[in-house]
Amino acid sequence: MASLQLSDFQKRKIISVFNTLYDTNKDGVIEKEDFEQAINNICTIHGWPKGGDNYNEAQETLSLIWEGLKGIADENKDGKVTQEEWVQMWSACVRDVSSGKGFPHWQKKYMEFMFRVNDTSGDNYIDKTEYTTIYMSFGIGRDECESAFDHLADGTDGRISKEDFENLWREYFVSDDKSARGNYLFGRPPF
Ligand SMILES: [Ca+2]
Ligand SMILES: [Ca+2]
Ligand SMILES: [Ca+2]
Repeated sequence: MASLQLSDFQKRKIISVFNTLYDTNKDGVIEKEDFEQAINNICTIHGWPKGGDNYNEAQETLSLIWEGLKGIADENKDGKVTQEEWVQMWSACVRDVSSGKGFPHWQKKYMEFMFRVNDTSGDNYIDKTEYTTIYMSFGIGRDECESAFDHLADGTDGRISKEDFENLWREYFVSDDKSARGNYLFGRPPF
């Protein structure tokens, strides 16, 4: 078990997703407020009106995800997940996934939510424009988004299916291979 520590590259990827995706207000910790801001950003991009079905569903999903994350990662129960707590949680999680146990429930929910959020047109594929629009809203530059998407979609017909997305997601979090396409899931990988 002890031999299955995260490598430096894996650790950098996990911290990068903490900063890019989860810590919406960039204050160095993940807490409920980050999810509330994320809901507002996402609903604005999609034009989902406050109080409508899509908005309420996003709110419900993200609050379930936050409760799941907090339950596993918030070791000292102060309602905040620090980078240390985050990395510690992922070390255990990557170990579980590598041994075939799969991602925890909240993480699966988050992956499904992100696929749905990325697939603005609802045709079950993520294309370059959709990807770029979403990740620019998380503060990544257009060029970086477009080049990351080209890596992700390499070998496809230029769009990412749900199945591709799940594989890329697993690669991002679990793989230590610097040439894995999944490393580009959230912009340029932290090589
Ligand atoms: Ca925060
Ligand atoms: Ca904490
Ligand atoms: Ca689409």
